[in-house]
Amino acid sequence: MLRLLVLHGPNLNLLGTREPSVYGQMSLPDINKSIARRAGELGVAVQSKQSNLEGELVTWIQNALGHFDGLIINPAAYTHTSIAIRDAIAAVALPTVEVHLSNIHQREEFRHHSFIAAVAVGQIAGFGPTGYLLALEALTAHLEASGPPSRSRADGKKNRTASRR
Ligand code: CA2
Repeated sequence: MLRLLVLHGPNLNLLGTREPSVYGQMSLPDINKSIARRAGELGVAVQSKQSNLEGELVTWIQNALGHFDGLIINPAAYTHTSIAIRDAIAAVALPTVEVHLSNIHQREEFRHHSFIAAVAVGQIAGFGPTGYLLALEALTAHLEASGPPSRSRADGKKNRTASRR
């Protein structure tokens, strides 16, 4: 079974309590429940975590190697500032989908650039909480298309089938 890690960045713990006109009315626990429900339907295992700390997100990304097959991340404001998160994603080389609730390209100029996009398989922005469900489907399809040899060991080591090729 594929194992996916969902990471939410700073301030996303406030969802549903502030700025509903920008970020909607759904709380983060409710978003995580809908992610878990969709993951069940897709037959993948999912774990969701939120942090306000850049270094904690970096550590979780590093620790994902060997435990997860792919990453879904809404880095929130760190999208536009964090070379450390970008480097961690590049270092573990886990297929990653970047998610934003809002359409960052329609907003202030400083939100248009993402340090993460270049190391992600793709970016989903502007669909609210549905974006996480789209990311789950897209990442699951991406990993399944990459075939059993490359995903049979989440620790990145080659399995016997792969090494015989
Ligand atoms: O649209 C997104 O998902 C963002 O990643 C959200 C970030 C923002 O800095 C990015 O440019 C786009 C901000 C998250 C703040 O979340 C809040 C939630 C409720 C109330 C206040 C902030």
